[in-house]
Amino acid sequence: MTDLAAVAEIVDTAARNANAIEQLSLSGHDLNLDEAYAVQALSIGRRLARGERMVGVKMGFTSRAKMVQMGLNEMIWGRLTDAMRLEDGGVLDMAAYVHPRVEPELAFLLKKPLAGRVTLAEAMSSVEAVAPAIEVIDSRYRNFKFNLPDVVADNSSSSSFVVGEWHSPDVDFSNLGMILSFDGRPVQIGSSAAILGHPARALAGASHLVAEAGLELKRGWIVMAGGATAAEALSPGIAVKHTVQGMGSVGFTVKG
Ligand code: OOG
Ligand code: MG
Repeated sequence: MTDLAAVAEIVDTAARNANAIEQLSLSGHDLNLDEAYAVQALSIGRRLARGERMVGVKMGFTSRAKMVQMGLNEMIWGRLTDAMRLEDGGVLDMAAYVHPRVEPELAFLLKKPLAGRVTLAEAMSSVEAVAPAIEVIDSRYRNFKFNLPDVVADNSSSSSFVVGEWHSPDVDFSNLGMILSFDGRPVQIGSSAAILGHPARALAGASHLVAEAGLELKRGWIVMAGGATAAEALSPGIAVKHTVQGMGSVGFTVKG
């Protein structure tokens, strides 16, 4: 039997020290998906015990591009805490990460709780605002390689997230151009439609998946919809910007 708390300590410590570790599945911890989510909960529980606060969730593998890049095709989720938030226009220090990558995303702010299986319309009716966002993912596994339980146990590679200016959800955000650029040069170009055909489906997916863990999405939480394109690796000194058609930009610089 695997001691899930001990495994949670392994992934939490790796994240805390920005230390690459062997995949759990290759080091005697061959978890099933339920066990992996339990490890994720225990690992985030350690962060909460250190004073961090839950502020939302992130969805993963909600676009073909992301599934193809990582060779996995099942939607996953992870937990976001206040300590993971990086200010729009801020500076990221790569020393705090193993091998960070960025993804162009949209973020939702919830004005009411959302729980269980919901329709797209129900998901939409819980949205206070939508914003251009960037997720900084950072797998704690060597070479950014993992199977599904590995990545889920590692909080679905959540590391940091940056949210731009909030907009009314009344604007049609189902098919907006999204451009991720490094130093003004586009490195990924996509559309919000790449996220499950409509990004609000990622929110409905979040509601459904967290319910399986006995949780609900709370009022005031942020839900990250998942990368619309493949992720791009960061390097020191670059300026990262994500521009969403009609919604402006969000960005940060990487310390040189
Ligand atoms: C897993 C996280 C995927 C997304 O937006 O699809 C994710 C990974 O690729 O490391 O955050
Ligand atoms: Mg993501």
